[in-house]
Parts: sequence; structure tokens; C-alpha cells
Amino acid sequence: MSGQYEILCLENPLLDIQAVGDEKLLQKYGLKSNDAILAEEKHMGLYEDLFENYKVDLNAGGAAQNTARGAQYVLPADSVVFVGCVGKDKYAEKLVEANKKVGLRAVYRYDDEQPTGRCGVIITGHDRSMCTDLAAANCYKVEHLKENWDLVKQAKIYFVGGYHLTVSVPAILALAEEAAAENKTFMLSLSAPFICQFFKDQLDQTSPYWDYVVGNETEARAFAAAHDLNTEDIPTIAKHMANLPKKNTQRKRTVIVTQGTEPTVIAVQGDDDVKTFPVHVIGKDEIADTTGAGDAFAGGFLAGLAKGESIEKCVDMGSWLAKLSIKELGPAYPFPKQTY
Ligand code: 26A
Repeated sequence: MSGQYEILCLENPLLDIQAVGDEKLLQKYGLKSNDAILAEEKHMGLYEDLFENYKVDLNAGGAAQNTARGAQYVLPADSVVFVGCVGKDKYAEKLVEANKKVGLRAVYRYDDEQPTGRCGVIITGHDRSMCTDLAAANCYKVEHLKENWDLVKQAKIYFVGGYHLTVSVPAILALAEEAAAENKTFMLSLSAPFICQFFKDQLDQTSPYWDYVVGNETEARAFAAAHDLNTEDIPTIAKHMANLPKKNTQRKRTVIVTQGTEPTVIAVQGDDDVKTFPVHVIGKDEIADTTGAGDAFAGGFLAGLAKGESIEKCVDMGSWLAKLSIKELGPAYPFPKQTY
């Protein structure tokens, strides 16, 4: 590791507005207790409502930005760069601050009109409902990525949050094609069931480029349903995804499906056996907040990839970082820094 921005991450930089809510609040906005959605007109009052009537925590969020902070937390200085679009406002300053804390380099495009995107996170028990108003994050274009093509060229691993499929497929495909052409690593997260369901065509455009694809059991099942696989069996779904057509045949595809506290499932293209790896156990009383646990897993995993570790070790690093993040409020990592 030379600390030369080996990893480049792309997605939506968001500020999380998090509060402990109740059934009434969820009902008022027609939200499910455990979900992630894009805000529609009827959701726009939620943010004010949270500020006025609940005790809110403001956290740096955006799934892939959480992953990027996580990978940088583990790796030597100057290893990770994140790109996305924010507004010229206080929220963006908060994101810059959080990135600084772990030494993540964020190369933001600043939109002139739109404010920084925000994600309302409503906690009820162990569930969290996320409702995102993308705003400036929705303004990212492939042209903006091209303006930073030197950083793209410098990186060896690209990580794209699947949530970005709602924003700029051309930007994602530009990274994917660069990875395939230069035999670099392209990794995508499934992000949420609605991506597999409602952005299936966009997702399918990227699948030939996946060297690594990561998701949880709910997302994997949403993928299976959207593709009429007629199964809910995670190893079967993972194996199917691993063996989808692949553009860069110099690398085999690896599929990683996390299942909360249950073992993580790994399927590798061409392999008959699907493997499982246990997670780092965490005591119930140690759980502060699971928001961003999956993002942290991906961050630890990415750090392992950048260090050239085995798949077993990458999964273990992911699980280790997820555990650290679960002990924090919001999608954050502990200080003083812990080492793997
Ligand atoms: C486009 N959408 C819906 C989103 C998101 C999102 N990040 C990017 N795009 N919806 C929720 N998140 C982020 O997920 C993290 C937890 O995994 C939240 O910002 C939160 O930090």
C-alpha cells in the first residue's frame, strides 16, 4: 500500500437527520419501519417535523461515503477518495468535517442551486426507516467524473454504491468500463431492495462489470424476485449472481451476502461450493445503532482488497469494522482509532 488513493468511491453524499421515532410518525409519512426509499412530494415535510418535534442527531451519511470513510479509517493515509455532489451550505461543511476526521479525501462537485442531500433516519426499536431527498446529490454527472479522471486513472479499485443507479448510470458505467479495460477491480453494493426492484434495468447494465458485489439477505432476495429466480435460498441466489456473464474474464466474480448476525455467504464464479464465514459477535448491550453497519462491512472488506488480503480475511475485516460501527451512534467509527 503506497497511500496513493488506490480506492475511488462514487455515490450520494448525504447528511443523516436521525431521530428515535414511533409508529405514528412512520404512518404519517407512509413509511415502513425498516426500509430505504427516495423521498416523494408527500415526504418533504418529514425533515422539518424531525427538527421541530424530535431530538435529532446530525451525522455524515450516504452509504458509499460511509464505506469510503470506513476503508480510509483502516488504511494508511491518502488511500481513499470519494466523489459526489453537494450544495454550498452548512450540511456540506459537516460532511467535510467528518471526512477530515478519518482523513478521507472527498472531491465534491458543489452545485450552485441545490442544497446538500439529506436522509431522514427514523429509529423504532432495532429498525430504521430511511427517506432520502437527494437534492444536490442528484446533480452528479459523468462530466464531473471526467473532470477528475486523473483520480480515476490513479485508483486501482472502484467502489460504487448501488444507490447511485438512481442518479447517473453513465458515471457508473464510465468507471466500470475503465476497470474492465485496465483489469482493475470494480465493486458494487446492491444498497437497498428498491434498487433491485425498481432500478433493475440500470442494475443489469452494470452486472457484467461486477468483480465484487455486496448486499444483505433482503437485497439478495429482492434481486432474486426481480429476476424471477423463484428461490429465496441465499447460497442459490449468490451462486446465480456469481455466474452471470462477465466482461473482464481475467477476474472471477465474487458475491458477498451479509445476513446480520448470521454467517456471511460467499460465492465465486465457477466454484461449486458456496462458503460461509461467521461474523464478529457483539453483545446486545454493546449495540448503539446499526445504521451503516453494512456500509462499514463494505469499508473493511474494501480495505482488505486494497491490501491484497485473502477473501476470508477481507470478510473478517468487514465484519470487524461493522462491529466497531455498531457501537457508535450513526454511521461512524470510534476514536481513538482501533487497529484490526
Ligand atoms: C438514493 N438513496 C435512497 C440513498 C440513501 C443513502 N445513501 C445514498 N443514497 N438512502 C439512505 N442512504 C444512507 O444509508 C446509510 C445507512 O446505510 C444513509 O445516509 C445512511 O447513512
